[in-house]
Amino acid sequence: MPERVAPGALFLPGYAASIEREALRGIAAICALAPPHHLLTPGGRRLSVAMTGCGAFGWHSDRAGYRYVSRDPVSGRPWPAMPRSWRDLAREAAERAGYPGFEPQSCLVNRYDTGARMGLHRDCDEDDLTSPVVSVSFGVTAAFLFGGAERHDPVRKLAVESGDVLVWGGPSRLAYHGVAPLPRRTHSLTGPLRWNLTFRRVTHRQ
Ligand code: MD5
Ligand code: FE
Repeated sequence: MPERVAPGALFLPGYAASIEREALRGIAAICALAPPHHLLTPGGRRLSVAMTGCGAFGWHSDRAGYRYVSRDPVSGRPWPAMPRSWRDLAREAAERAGYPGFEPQSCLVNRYDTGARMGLHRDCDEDDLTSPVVSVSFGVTAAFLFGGAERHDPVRKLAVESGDVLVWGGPSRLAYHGVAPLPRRTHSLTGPLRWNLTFRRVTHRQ
């Protein structure tokens, strides 16, 4: 049953469960072409989450800052293509949440190993902040943290399981959020890992 977890945000438990195996094969194919890396923050620290991506743009971070780039700076090659089935799933999930016509240009692939976490932050590196963010989780269950428009707003926890989808749009698009350290657990298909796919539109539509 879909659940409004915040204004503009919709939780679709199990929405991607039927494509779990296919999606994990797709993730393996993308990682073979563009291996995930622990990117450097502008402050010089390594992220505990390892990242890669697919689509026209990939999110990147290094000493020069956070930005979207059309080639993998590590390999020098364009990002792997976004699988059509992924794009369709993201578009349909966005439509269910009230955002029809979503055309993602970037799918960030986040790999969480035991203990990996993501501190509270806002996603604001996209030029187009009118489009939602669609996030799809596979593997080990994580505690997703979501707050409000201000860093010190109260934070709620949401357990996100393999196959769960979240759509963040409207007033939730710029909400603070993060992921608590991944517990040491085993999932039948991913072992100790959690994978998160995050679909975004980067540029404004013409
Ligand atoms: C994750 N990734 O589980 C999350 C899923 C990231 C990131 O946060 O930036 O790679 S995306 C969750 C999200 C996006 C936009 C808004 C909100 C949550 N929100 O309002 O809570 O690896
Ligand atoms: Fe984020």
